Amino acid sequence: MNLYSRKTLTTESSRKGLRFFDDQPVAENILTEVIAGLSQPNKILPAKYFYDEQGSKLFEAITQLPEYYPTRVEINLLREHHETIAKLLKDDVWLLEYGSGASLKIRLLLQAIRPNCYVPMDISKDFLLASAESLMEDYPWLNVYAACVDYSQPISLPADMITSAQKLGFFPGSSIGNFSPQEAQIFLHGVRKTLGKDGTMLVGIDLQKDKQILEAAYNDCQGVTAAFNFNILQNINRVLGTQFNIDYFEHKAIYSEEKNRIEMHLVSTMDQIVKISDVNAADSESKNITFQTGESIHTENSYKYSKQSFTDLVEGAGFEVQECWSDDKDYFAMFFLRCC
Ligand code: AVI
Repeated sequence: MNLYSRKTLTTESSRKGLRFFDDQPVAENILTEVIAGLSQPNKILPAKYFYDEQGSKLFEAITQLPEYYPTRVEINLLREHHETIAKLLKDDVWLLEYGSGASLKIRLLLQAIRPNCYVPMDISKDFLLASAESLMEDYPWLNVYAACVDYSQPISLPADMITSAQKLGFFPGSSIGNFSPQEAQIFLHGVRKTLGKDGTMLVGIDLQKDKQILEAAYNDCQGVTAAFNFNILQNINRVLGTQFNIDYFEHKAIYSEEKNRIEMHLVSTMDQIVKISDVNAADSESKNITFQTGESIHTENSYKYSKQSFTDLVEGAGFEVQECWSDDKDYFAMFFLRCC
């Protein structure tokens, strides 16, 4: 079955130079995915449902936290190496960002490489358009082709996006760590196809390190990561009209040294039953989900790699590593890859 029904449209936005491609997942598919995930013996929810407008804002707040080092370190790496990156590219470049950036990172890269077109891709439409418009205000020379897509699934971009320009894929923030290594490899295979001949890719990787440092980054003192975790239930409530009560769940984030990953969970603090159906749909499926005290919903994995394990992964997906930059403490690395 096709996970997402297509409702592709390409429109000119009010702002000159902004084109928009809409392939946002629709609610009936979200319902099916949510029911499927919560019906498993070990309940799960797809991490992409963190990122509605509120979730995207909470994630931006996470990136400013003292405990959450990846963003700071990656920005420093970009500041240090953006000129080298620009030299590794041709003149006519399209920059495709997997996950749209409101951040300083994309600004550093845009200024350094001045692409002919910037293609931000994100599942959160409002956030995508707001950040695209804000970038266009600051860079009047910039052509933007915003794509509202779930990039964890194979993407078929519109034909007018397929140009002969060299493509640079940008996947910062160690977001690739939110896929399992197997999913990451499938994803990278797809990216390689999209980037085509001459394609290049800049990807940020959170490196394996001390458990205490990793766990602190996902259990911050201000509770922003907890709020981000709870927002997955609030987003599902907003979209499907379900009634998850976040007061009946607890945030938990632990590092598994065996699996090299941070696991985020929402742990039920009581026995409870939540009815899942789409209250907006006349004739929709519905299911009662039972939680026992202490039972968890696994909401996210964040895999951490060594330089070697990541190199092995990308080589298996048809890329070669041209450069790898990391900070003094080897907390975070930025890989520059070429399609081969
Ligand atoms: C987006 N992604 C790389 C973040 C991470 O570190 O895995 C999401 C996140 N979850 C909790 N804090 C940050």
